[in-house]
Parts: sequence; structure tokens; C-alpha cells
Amino acid sequence: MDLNEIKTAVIQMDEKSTEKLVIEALEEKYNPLDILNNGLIPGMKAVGELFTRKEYFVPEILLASDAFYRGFNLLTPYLKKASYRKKDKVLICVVQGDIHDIGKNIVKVMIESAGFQVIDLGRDVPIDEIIKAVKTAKPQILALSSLMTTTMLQMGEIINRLEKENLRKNIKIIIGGAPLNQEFARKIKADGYGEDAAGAVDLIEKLIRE
Ligand code: B12
Repeated sequence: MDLNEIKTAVIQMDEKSTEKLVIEALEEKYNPLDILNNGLIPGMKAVGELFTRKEYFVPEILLASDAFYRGFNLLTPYLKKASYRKKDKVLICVVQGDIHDIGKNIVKVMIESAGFQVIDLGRDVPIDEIIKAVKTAKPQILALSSLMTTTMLQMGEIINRLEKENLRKNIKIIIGGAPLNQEFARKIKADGYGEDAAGAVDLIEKLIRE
């Protein structure tokens, strides 16, 4: 089989085919990470482009993301098994006002599969809740996600709050999501920007070594 078939099934919002094809790919001994990176994620990316071109609307996006998750859930046990050694703690969430969590969930699984402990606060998370979790869980890394130009601005506020409460020195902050970039990370004094889930893991490994 060709992993493009999985991409097409996601684009066609076909949950059953996505599930069947992912099972087939696993049986054919495709690497689970390749199935994610070369099948499911390109499918969701293409759906994003169709949405931007106004060929797809919210209902189509939701059906496509159901298909995506049907495949993704089959892969997560394999991804997590990859290399399990408990390392440092990462707190991850999508900032307040933003319910886009598909990317965050992929990043979470990749970080977990790299052996880190992950605390996931979910999506649409208020600043106070993030600060409280940093105080109680004391993570080494805070990973923030935002998919909207309106909600990304909160990331700077979160960093300011951490500074004010004297919590900034003990934590590295990484950010990600489609509208962000390195320049924005520098501007808000985050420690790094990751373009995708693999980039997130590389970034964390690098920051922890520093
Ligand atoms: C899926 C989707 C939805 C779904 C969300 C379902 C869900 N549970 O997530 C639904 C239909 C609910 C939705 C709703 C809305 N959406 Co919407 N949505 C999208 C869409 C099409 C795809 C996003 C996605 O999942 N991409 C696939 C994943 C795999 O990619 P990703 O999220 O970028 O994540 C990767 C990287 O960015 C990175 N990453 C992500 N997070 C992090 C974090 C860290 C720390 C690191 C290192 C890396 C990292 O790694 C990930 C994996 O590789 C985008 C269009 C687009 N082109 O992005 C619009 C988009 C984000 N939505 C948009 C809007 C406006 C909305 C709505 C407000 C209303 C509307 N008019 O439809 C609502 C409400 C949103 C709200 N309050 O949050 C706009 C945002 C515009 C802006 N202001 O910036 C976009 C850009 C569409 C557009 N062109 O207008 N949406």
C-alpha cells in the first residue's frame, strides 16, 4: 500500500477507510511514525488548505479530524512503546480562547514517546490555571500551543506572569502552532519555537542539555 491512501482517506473524511488503511499499514510493517508523518498529518494539512480556500467548512473539518483521530489512536500505543525512560517533566496546553488541539495532541504523543513525563492541561486553558500548574507540578519545560493570531498574544502574557511570580528562571518555555515563528518566540522571550512535533522533541532535548 501507499501512505498517500491514508492522506486521501482523511481528506475524504472517511473514518472507516482511515482506520482500515492504518491497520493495513501496520500489518505491512510500516513504521508507525512514518504512517503519522507521511499519511495522517499530510491529510490534516491538506484539509487545512481546503478550509483556507473555502472549499471545506467547519463540519468537514470536524469529520476529517474524526478520521485523523481514528488513525492516530491506533498509532499511539506503538509510538509510546518506542523508547520509554522517564525523563524530565513537560507541561503542555493550548492557550485560552483556542480550541485547536490536534497539533498539541500530536506534539504530546511525540514528547511522551521520547521518554518525557507529560502533564496535559488540555485546550482553552486560562493563564491562572497554567501558573498554578507550574507552581504545583514544577515542570522543567512549558510547551504552549496556539493556532490563532488572536490567541497567540497570550503567550507573552504568560511569560510576563511567570517572571512576575519569580517562576521564570526555573523553566524553559517553548511555543508552537501554525501562526508562530522564531521571530515571535524571540520577541516574547520564549526559549524556543518548534515547527512540528519532531522539532518540539529536538528543541526540548537541546534546552534540557543547556
Ligand atoms: C482543524 C481546524 C479547526 C477545528 C479544530 C478541531 C480541533 N479539535 O483541533 C474546528 C473546526 C473546531 C475549528 C474551529 C475554529 N477555527 Co479553525 N482551523 C482548523 C484548521 C483547518 C487546521 C488546524 C489543524 O489541526 N492542523 C493540523 C495540525 C497537525 O497542525 P498544527 O495544529 O499546525 O500543529 C503542528 C505544528 O503547528 C506544531 N505545533 C502545534 N502546537 C505546538 C506546540 C509546541 C510547543 C510546538 C513546539 C509545536 C507545536 O506541531 C504540530 C504537529 O506537527 C486551521 C487551518 C490551518 N491551516 O491551520 C483552522 C484555523 C486555525 N481556524 C481558524 C478559525 C478562525 C477558527 C474559528 C474561530 C471559527 C471559524 N471561523 O471556523 C473556530 C473556533 C476556534 C477557537 N475558538 O479556538 C483560523 C485562525 C485564523 C487566525 N485568527 O489566526 C484558521 C487558521 C483557518 C483560517 N485560515 O481562517 N478549526
